[in-house]
Amino acid sequence: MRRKGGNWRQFEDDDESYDRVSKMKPREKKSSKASQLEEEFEVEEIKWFEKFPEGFAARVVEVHKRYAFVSPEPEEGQIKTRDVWLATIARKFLQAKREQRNFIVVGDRVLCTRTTEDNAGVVTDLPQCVMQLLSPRRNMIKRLDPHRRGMEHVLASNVDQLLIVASYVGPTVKWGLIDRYLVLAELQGIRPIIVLNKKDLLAHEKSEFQAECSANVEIYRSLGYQVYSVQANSPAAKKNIDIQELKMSLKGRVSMLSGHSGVGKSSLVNLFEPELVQAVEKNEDIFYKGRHTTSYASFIKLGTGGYVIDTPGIRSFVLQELSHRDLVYGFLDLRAFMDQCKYQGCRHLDEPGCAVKDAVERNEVALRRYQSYRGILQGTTGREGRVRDIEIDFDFEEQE
Ligand SMILES: Nc1nc2c(ncn2[C@@H]2O[C@H](COP(=O)(O)OP(=O)(O)OP(=O)(O)O)[C@@H](O)[C@H]2O)c(=O)[nH]1
Ligand SMILES: [Mg+2]
Ligand SMILES: [Zn+2]
Repeated sequence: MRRKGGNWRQFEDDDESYDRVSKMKPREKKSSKASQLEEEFEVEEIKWFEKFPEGFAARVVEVHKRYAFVSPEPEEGQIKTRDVWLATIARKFLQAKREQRNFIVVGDRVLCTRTTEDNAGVVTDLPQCVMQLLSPRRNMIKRLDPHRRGMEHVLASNVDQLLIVASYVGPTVKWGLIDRYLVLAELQGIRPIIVLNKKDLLAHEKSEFQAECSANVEIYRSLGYQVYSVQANSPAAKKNIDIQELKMSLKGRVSMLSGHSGVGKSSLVNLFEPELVQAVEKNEDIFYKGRHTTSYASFIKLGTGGYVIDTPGIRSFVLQELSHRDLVYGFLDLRAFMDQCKYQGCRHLDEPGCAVKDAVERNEVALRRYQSYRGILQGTTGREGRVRDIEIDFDFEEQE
């Protein structure tokens, strides 16, 4: 499938998930001035040059508090990452931007006009421009904002693939977190790829933990997900067959890396011939210091063609509140049974005649995955200070 005007090779598997996203989140009509401005800012690309004939299309490659960096992208998929502009938001939208944390995010496509004014108030040699219009986002990587109650925080937009990166240990893999990323990817129509790093450290772990890891890898593979088990810091990593395969699947696409700090995201990016080599923490114990090596999500061009968005590790990844229907849809294994329950509107918790629970009992669905579903639905995952459901006995300790 090709999108109009674009060179992207796209997530081809099914269009169903795209339709679903639009059904899932109808754009809320709010009455405040800010949201009115938000709507004015978002304009279909086809109308861009009518409004600003002198403008140019660009991709947001990094976002800071008062400005962003953008690179011209005349044709979608052809981002001139070596040509970086400092961009601010058109004055009329400033108020809305102040109220809306997600006004501009990395991955956005924007219409810019060149300016000679120094709008950002910073010393820079870069050319400057003003972001006038935003292309409607094709999809969003988002979570519940850990700092603002009930609000969503969009981490990036318009991505084709989500690389869910975890390390086996140092920090220890959290299967529940991987499940949550998978739900997000499924609902947003983004292809997920799971990368388990620090394979070298697994050998020193107890055999029970090793068995738990292989069992989970097996679960994900049986669902059709690509899972790679790698050692990003090995001197021979670039020649490793899994790394090479992974590198191939990044070709011609925009892939975002996500996962906790210290799992090795930047180490991985550096194996894919990035235009800019990423900083990697020298001290392997970085995780325990609670410090981030990568501090901004940024767009990086790869030598093989394609782009990655390297991101700072996040501590909490709580999904946006979802209906049980949407949530169960995000679990591929549960989805298969969701319409076979006795009662319409079954939440698959304690209802009689629940096909999902029956499938768990027959071992057709992994208990761990089902527990993960329950945890998310009942709001017991990834939230600090919430009383945990006693039935959920596995590790869900992402905290802010
Ligand atoms: N033992 C081992 N260490 C690794 C491996 N891959 C990366 N590391 C080390 O893990 C540490 C963290 O790696 P980074 O690539 O900086 O991690 P990151 O995910 O980018 O971290 P943030 O930018 O803070 O989010 C570094 O000291 C790496 O050298 C691996 O496969 N095995
Ligand atoms: Mg990093
Ligand atoms: Zn049910």
